[in-house]
Amino acid sequence: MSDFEPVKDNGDCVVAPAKPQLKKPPLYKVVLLNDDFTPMDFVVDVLIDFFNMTYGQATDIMLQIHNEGVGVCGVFSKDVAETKVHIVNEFSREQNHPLKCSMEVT
Ligand code: TYC
Repeated sequence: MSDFEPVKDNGDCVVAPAKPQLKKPPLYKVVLLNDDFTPMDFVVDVLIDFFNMTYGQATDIMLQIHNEGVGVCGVFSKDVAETKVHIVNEFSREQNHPLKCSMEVT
């Protein structure tokens, strides 16, 4: 029997089968925000160390953030995005830089 056909329950009652759960969980962009104080080298290091970028990729993204105000570091599941945001913000705070990382649903 197909999943999509009504199912006879007993003599009196017809129940619809549960809808198949087709929705994929949402993905989240992790972004870095520009500020006037964090050194460019520090941002490049963060992009290499926490987002697995090459030096060239990290430099391009850092300059994009510097010029446009915000840049995407990667797209992740909710749990992974939350963890990245947390560790990057903790690391920046420990190093006394105001760099801010955040996430937004795609
Ligand atoms: N604007 C910073 C500077 O001129 C560099 C910078 C780039 C800071 C990207 C944060 O997410 C950032 N030193």
